[in-house]
Amino acid sequence: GRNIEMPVFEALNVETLPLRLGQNTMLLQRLGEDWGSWKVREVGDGNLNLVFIVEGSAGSAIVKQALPYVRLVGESWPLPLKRSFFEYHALTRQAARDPGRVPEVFHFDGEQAIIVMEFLAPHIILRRGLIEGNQYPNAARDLGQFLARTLFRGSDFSMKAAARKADVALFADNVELCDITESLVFSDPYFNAPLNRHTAPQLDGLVAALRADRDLKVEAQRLKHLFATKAEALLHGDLHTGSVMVTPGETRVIDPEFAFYGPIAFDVGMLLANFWMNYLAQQGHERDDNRRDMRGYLLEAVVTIWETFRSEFSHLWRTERSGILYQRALFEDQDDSLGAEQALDEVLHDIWQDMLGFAGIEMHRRILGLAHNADFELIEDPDLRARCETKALKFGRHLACNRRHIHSLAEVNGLVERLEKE
Ligand code: SR1
Ligand code: MG
Repeated sequence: GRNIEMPVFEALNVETLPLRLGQNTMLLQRLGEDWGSWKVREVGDGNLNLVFIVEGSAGSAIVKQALPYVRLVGESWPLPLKRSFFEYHALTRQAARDPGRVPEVFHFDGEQAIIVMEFLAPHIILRRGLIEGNQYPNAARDLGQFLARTLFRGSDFSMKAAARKADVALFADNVELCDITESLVFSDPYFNAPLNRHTAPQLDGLVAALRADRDLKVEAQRLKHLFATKAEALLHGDLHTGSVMVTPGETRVIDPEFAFYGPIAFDVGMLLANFWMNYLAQQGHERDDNRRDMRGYLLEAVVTIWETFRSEFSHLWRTERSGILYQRALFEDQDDSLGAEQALDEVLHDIWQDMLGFAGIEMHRRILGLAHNADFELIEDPDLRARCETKALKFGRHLACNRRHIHSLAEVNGLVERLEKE
């Protein structure tokens, strides 16, 4: 038989990185010709990948490389390198749909699963900033716009049908990352799955009650049903506050390796859930400063994200609706512009109800599943941590099970405020 030479994947390290990337003329221009003197640091602390900062005489870059397994768990959980391909393609689409909001990509190597991109400095991860008690005046507006622009422009409301169908097929192959979400978010928290962990024994009673809660489990599966089948728009797919980098004035969204065509409400709900969790964790990070002020900021941020999403989505609906859904001709021929507004209200109403459900489930998985978040994890006193987590679990259950009867964010924020004071 013929010998087919397969490219050999090699995980980078600080020594081998300049050897590999120093062959690329464009990167030499960006970072400096003298690749032997590039300064390389490994900085990745995420669940899945390697991340390096590279600094040369001419500039700097981030080098992100997927590993053939889940870094958090190890080689026992294989994960394909192709997630890097999906991240690269999601970044290019997001850059076109909301210019300036994602890092610029300098170079992509699919065989080695490497993306070289803009090093964001002095940005920090939004989650960390919020835990430290910092407020970011533009972040909520920027994120609301990002949601509306990437989701509307990545859907059948806007895209040409052939381009969208080809893209749905392309991203449909991101099977393993969808599987992570389908298992870790929608199922594992609700039974005694092997990778689950929670603050024990303080939460044991509530965890048992949630796992015996038939209505909650059915609702979680209805949401999973939506996630798996409603190929509505190209999602970021993992839009929590760890996927956002900020300065006091600037907001960037990173890390869309979970991208696929799913329900718009999933991205919106996951993001709001992470603001609500940070709100409920603030008590655990209290110093002598003004945490009440921080809590007010977080609830306002939730309102701003949602209101900006609604108004930007509505604006795009009125000005850019060029896809196969709710065509203009259907309504305008009859001189009935109210028809398009009625349809918009229906679409937003569905997103609202589903968003609340996804938010509830996201809170549960961060406390009961494998992948926890620093907001609660960094609370040193286990009793206090468990009290904060208990509130989030109850709040999550309420949102998931009552989402069809909740009518405003004032209602939701009022509820979380009362819970927080308990
Ligand atoms: C095994 S991966 C666990 C989590 O990390 C990612 O950031 C996603 O949120 C995923 O669910
Ligand atoms: Mg990530």
